[in-house]
Amino acid sequence: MLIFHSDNTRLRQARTELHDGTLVAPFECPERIDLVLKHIQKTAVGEVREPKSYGLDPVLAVHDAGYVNFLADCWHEWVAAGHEGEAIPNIWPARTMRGDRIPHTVSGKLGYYALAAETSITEGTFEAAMASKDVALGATSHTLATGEPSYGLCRPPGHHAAVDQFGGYCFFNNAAVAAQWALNQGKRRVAILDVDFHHGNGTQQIFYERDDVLFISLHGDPEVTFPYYLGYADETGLGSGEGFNVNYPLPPGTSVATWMATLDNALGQIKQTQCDMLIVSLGVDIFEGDPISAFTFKNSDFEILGQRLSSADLPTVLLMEGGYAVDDIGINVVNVLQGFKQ
Ligand code: SP5
Ligand code: ZN
Repeated sequence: MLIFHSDNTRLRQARTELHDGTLVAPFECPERIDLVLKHIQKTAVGEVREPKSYGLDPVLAVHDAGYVNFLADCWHEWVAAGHEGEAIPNIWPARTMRGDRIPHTVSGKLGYYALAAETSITEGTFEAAMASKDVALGATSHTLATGEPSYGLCRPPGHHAAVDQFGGYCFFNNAAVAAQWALNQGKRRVAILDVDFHHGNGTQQIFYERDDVLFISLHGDPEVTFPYYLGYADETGLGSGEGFNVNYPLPPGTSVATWMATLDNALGQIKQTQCDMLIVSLGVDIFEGDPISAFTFKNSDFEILGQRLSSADLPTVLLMEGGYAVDDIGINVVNVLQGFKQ
C-alpha cells in the first residue's frame, strides 16, 4: 500500500498538555510519526511518498475562514501579547454568557475557537496542521486516481476538529477535508468510518446535515469518556442528513469480539448506503496498552481490522488519528496495512 508522509508534520513540538490538572509532555508527539515510519520501513509494507502542497482552498471547503485565520495567527499574537507559556484557552463563551461575539484579543479568541483545553497552540502548529491535511489529500488523490488503497500518516490528527473549533489534539479535520475533496472530484457519497477510541465529534458536526457523507463511529461511551458532549447513539443526523450519522458508543473494556461484531454492523450499513469511497479515521488508541484509552485490542487484532476494512471492497483511504502507546504504535499501524487485502 502506498504511504503518504511529510516531514513538516514534525513542526508541532508542543511541550505542554493539560492532563489531570497538571501540564505534562503531550501524548500526541512527533515521536509517534518517527516510530510508525521506522516500522513501515523495517517491514517494507509500502513505498513512502511526500505529498504536494494543496493550499488552503480544500481546508476552507469544510472549515470557517475566521477559524483558519485564527490558527494561522494565534501563536504570533500570543507571543506579541508577551505570554511566556504555550497558548492554552482558559475562558469560553459558556452557556451563561454571549456566544455571538468573537473577541479581538488572542486570549478571547482562544476560548471562542477551542472545544477543549488539553491542546496548546505552539510555534509550528499551523504549519504541521497544513502538512497533515496535505498528507490526507495526497493519499486521497492517489486513491481517486488509481482505485488503490492508500495510507496517510497524518499528524496532528483531525477528527475532533469541528467547523470552527480545535481540541483533542486536532486542528484541521483531515478526514473531512479529504472527503469533501473526493466529492469535489466526482465521488457521489463518501463513508467515513471512525475507529479511533474517541468519538469523532468534529467530523460528525461538519457533515451532520448532509447525505453525501455517511459518518459511522465506534468509540468509548461519551458518558464516561472524552469528548463527553457528543457521540451518543441518538445522534442520527438532521434534515437531509437524517440517517447518515451512526454512533456506536461502547463501554470501557469492551471485548474485541463485541467490537468486531459492531464493526460488521457498520460495514453492513456502508454497503447498504451505496457509498463509492471509504475514508477510515484510523486511531490505534483502541490498543490495550494505550495510556489514555480503554479498549482491548492486541497487536494481532489490528491485522484482522485491516482484513475487515478491505472487505468493504471500496476505494479506501486510511488516515492516522490517535494512538499513544508509542512502543507499539508502529506495529499496530503496520498490522492494519498488512491485513488490508486489495
Ligand atoms: C485524536 C485523539 O485521539 N484525541 C484524543 C484527545 C483526548 N484528550 C483528552 C484526554 C483525556 C484523557 N483522560 C483519560 C485518563 C485515563 N487515565
Ligand atoms: Zn483517540
